[in-house]
Amino acid sequence: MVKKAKNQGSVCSGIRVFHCIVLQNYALLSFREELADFYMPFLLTSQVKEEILANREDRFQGVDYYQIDDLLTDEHKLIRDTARAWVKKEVSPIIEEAYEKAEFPRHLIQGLAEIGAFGPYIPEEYGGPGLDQISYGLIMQELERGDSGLRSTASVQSSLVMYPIYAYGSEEQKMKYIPKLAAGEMIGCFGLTEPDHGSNPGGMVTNFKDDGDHVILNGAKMWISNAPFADIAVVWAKNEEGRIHGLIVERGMEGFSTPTMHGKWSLRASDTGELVFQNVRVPKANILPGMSGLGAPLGCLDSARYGISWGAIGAAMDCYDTALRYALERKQFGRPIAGFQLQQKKLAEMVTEITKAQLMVFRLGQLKNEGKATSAQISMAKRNSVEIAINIARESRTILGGMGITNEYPIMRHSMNLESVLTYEGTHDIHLLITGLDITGENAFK
Ligand code: TGC
Ligand code: FAD
Repeated sequence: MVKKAKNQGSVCSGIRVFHCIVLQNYALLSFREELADFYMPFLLTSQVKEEILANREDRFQGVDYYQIDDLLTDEHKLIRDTARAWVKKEVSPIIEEAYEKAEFPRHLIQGLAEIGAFGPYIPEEYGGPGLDQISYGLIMQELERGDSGLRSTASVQSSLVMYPIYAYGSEEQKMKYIPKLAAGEMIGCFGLTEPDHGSNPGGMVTNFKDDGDHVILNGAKMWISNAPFADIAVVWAKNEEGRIHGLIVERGMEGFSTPTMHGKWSLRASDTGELVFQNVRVPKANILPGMSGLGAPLGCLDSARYGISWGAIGAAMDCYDTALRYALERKQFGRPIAGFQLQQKKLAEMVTEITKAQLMVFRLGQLKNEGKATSAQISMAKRNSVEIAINIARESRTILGGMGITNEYPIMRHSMNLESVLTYEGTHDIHLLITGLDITGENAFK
């Protein structure tokens, strides 16, 4: 759907125009019941009525204290609002249950593809929506506003599977995989981390040996998002000279298995697994020819970390929005708790941090669009957004008192999710050291 977003008229045609207008009006006016009563007599179909009723509980409005919307194009706003409406309709009603069951809601894959969440910046010739980097960021923001696990699936598919095939793949590989990945007909995962090599992926031991027109792959990857159900895995392994290459491994190849990892208290609505390779024969045609060395997977991480820098702000916005509304409605000692200075301090600091982070990622998006963003700038934004989000989640929880720990509100779920976001795609410490290296020239990793 968003693929056609450059022509606003073609994005929402017929009844969809009506859906979009109603849903966006609802977002603006906090899904207030009075508004529902006002609209109901004018609604054409019972389907529209059901959508609005299902959405009544999600009153998220967005946070824009510095009028950053004025910096966005109409296309950006349409893409953002479409993703927001989709999250309200499809994600909010089911996410707490999925989280409790520790299941990724796979039925959402088609919708993710339709809103352009799979490879937003991949050109149209390969089936992508061909959007800019700010659009990509806005989609990630809205998805993570729904749940970090949902954003994770889109991040991995876009930046860690479609991007390496697009940037380093042969023309045959691009045509074979990218259109299906964009359409959600195929799901991918990214295998870099190993049991003994997390922050230091350059030490990996997964390896492949030459075998005529195939290579023989051995080793194991761990903590791999989407692994349990992915159709393909982009796997990083060393050749006989110790040089890192990317290989596309397909489900069904003999000796390849993807056991699920259980017991996570974080990112529960995302399926995480291992990738185990026991003498897997991978055709040489599946090796990504365009780039080798550690810089190849790290280049993909730049794109994914950029998406997270926007996404984590989405989680922070949801926590702030929830806490502000609760503080205005909840009365103690005869007045709304929003009137007490201690609660105002928390809320005022939250909106300040969200605003600073929004300005940072917007500027980073401009630099990315111009091809000027550095890896170190991306690290700083990823680290900052996750830090402010995790702090805001914690402070928001306190504003809700006991209700803050329940699944009637999204805050505890965001809070637990953000523990993973703080660690994956480079830990908080690693990103600080990347900034340290960039500003001093001194490498403190080793
Ligand atoms: P180092 O010697 O610094 O670099 C090796 C080569 O890579 C180049 N390089 C980069 N290239 C592109 N983008 C970057 N961000 C790059 N950073 C470095 C570098 O120029 C060099 O090239 P060359 O040609 O000289 O060989 O490497 P190092 O071994 O010292 O490690 C540096 C360090 C620690 C920063 C790096 O290894 C690192 O970033 N570690 C963190 C690992 C990590 O982030 N893993 C993430 C796994 S994937 C994941 O978590 C997905 S989560 C699912 C989801 O997103 O939802
Ligand atoms: P370690 O590297 O062992 O780090 C442990 C601690 O030591 C951290 O605090 C770290 O900051 C610190 N530390 C390490 N090195 C240094 C240093 N030089 N200086 C100072 N402190 C240091 N990986 C993938 O490849 N694909 C995926 O799809 C994927 N999905 C994930 C999903 C989830 C839910 C999680 C939790 C992880 C996922 N990961 C994935 C793995 C993730 O990228 C790693 O967990 C992360 O890179 C950290 O590695 P580690 O857990 O081995 O921690």
